[in-house]
Amino acid sequence: MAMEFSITAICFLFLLAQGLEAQAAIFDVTKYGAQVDGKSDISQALLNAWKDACGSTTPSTVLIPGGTYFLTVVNILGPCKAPVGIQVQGTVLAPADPAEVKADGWLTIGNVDQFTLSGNGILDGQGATAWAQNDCSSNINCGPIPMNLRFNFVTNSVVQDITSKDSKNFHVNLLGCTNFTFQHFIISAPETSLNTDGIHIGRSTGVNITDTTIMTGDDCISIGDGSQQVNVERVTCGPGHGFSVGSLGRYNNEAPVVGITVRNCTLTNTQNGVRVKSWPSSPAPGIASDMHFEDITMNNVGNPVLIDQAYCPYNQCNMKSPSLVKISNVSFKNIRGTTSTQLAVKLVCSSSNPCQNVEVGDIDLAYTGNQGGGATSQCANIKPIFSGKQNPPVCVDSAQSS
Ligand SMILES: *[C@@H]1O[C@H](CO)[C@@H](O)[C@H](O)[C@H]1NC(C)=O
Ligand SMILES: *[C@@H]1O[C@H](CO)[C@@H](O)[C@H](O)[C@H]1NC(C)=O
Ligand SMILES: *[C@@H]1O[C@H](CO)[C@@H](O)[C@H](O)[C@H]1NC(C)=O
Ligand SMILES: CC(=O)N[C@H]1CO[C@H](CO)[C@@H](O)[C@@H]1O
Repeated sequence: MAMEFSITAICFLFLLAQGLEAQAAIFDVTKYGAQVDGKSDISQALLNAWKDACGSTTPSTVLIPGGTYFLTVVNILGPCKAPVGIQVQGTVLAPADPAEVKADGWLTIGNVDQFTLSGNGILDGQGATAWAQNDCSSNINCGPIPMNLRFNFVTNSVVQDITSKDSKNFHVNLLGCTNFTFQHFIISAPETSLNTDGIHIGRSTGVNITDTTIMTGDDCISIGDGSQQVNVERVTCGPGHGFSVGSLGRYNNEAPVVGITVRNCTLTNTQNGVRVKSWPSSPAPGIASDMHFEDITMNNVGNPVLIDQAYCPYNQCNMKSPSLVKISNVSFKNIRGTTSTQLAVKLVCSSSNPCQNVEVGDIDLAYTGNQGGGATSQCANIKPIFSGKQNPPVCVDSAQSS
């Protein structure tokens, strides 16, 4: 009897040890009451599974298995005791009506260290109703319109493989995050969807976005104030509004943007390519420096290379005084392909804070539209350092260069 017991116990311990070595403990939401019917709210099951995973002293994963689920809203909070992930294998649907979410984020993850969001599943924001109702361009008190994913103060974390689909607002928003990687991530929404920025980065440091595909209705990646050490590599964008730093200089207390690299990326049929934008009449000085855009293919892209320090959408600004954002140490190198707007390179800096140390090298952009003539450039308050090929010639046909 004793012998039998100990052999069983040893086998059990052996299997347990192997299991721990092989993978993290799994907390399956269907074991917590989640219905796989696409209409019963799984938020409580998800929260309960998270509570156990987060309390685990060994690495753990909350699993949403294959199938279709419905989720109203969830606020996932750390800190947790060990690395923890959520793996989505199924499709999770948001309520179509934005009012049903009752928050500015559909899935919000806050204060977690070593978090992983993975799986080949789909987070579907079902945004069509929200886009149709969106009146934020004329109504200051609009919203809140929920974003698919919000990460607040999340560190040393990864988002990989999953798809964010048809968000009602931005797909992903990072606030106060450090050491955050997106890889093999997919973002998908129609070209006509309103305000559906792919990934917005704010006040975050050490963000890498690689091997990612972004198709959406607004900026593919937008980098707001206080963002530092952001690397974007092998990302395809289109449809969308391109890769954007800013807009900056609209509010008080904006923190510097420093250390941005966008490299080896392809943009196709986008409204813009790579741009830095700041508002005129800034309430306070700002800084944007050490920004590098290299090895970029433009396929039928509007405004492929753009610095715009008089950014003023919907005429919501005062053009009387120039932007106080100081732009320096920027490079645009090896940018080739086709432009859908005749103005291919526009570098319009602030008259009170001219751009400094901007390198422009190996630009080769052909205009494919049907206006007469080839691609052009426009420059103001900038004296770029040139190298390599310049097609179109940059800053030569601009009387305003200074
Ligand atoms: C970010 O990563 C660096 C390098 O690995 C590390 O030194 C730093 O502590 C990390 N930051 C946070 C907030 O964990
Ligand atoms: C991001 O990439 C850079 C350059 O490859 C690397 O030095 C850094 O450690 C990476 N950061 C993270 C959070 O993976
Ligand atoms: C720009 O680069 C120069 C030389 O590399 C450096 O001295 C300067 O501090 C940089 N400016 C900013 C604002 O980072
Ligand atoms: C997205 C993109 O432009 N990828 C390119 C990165 O660079 C490698 C090697 O030069 C190309 O093969 C990819 O097409």
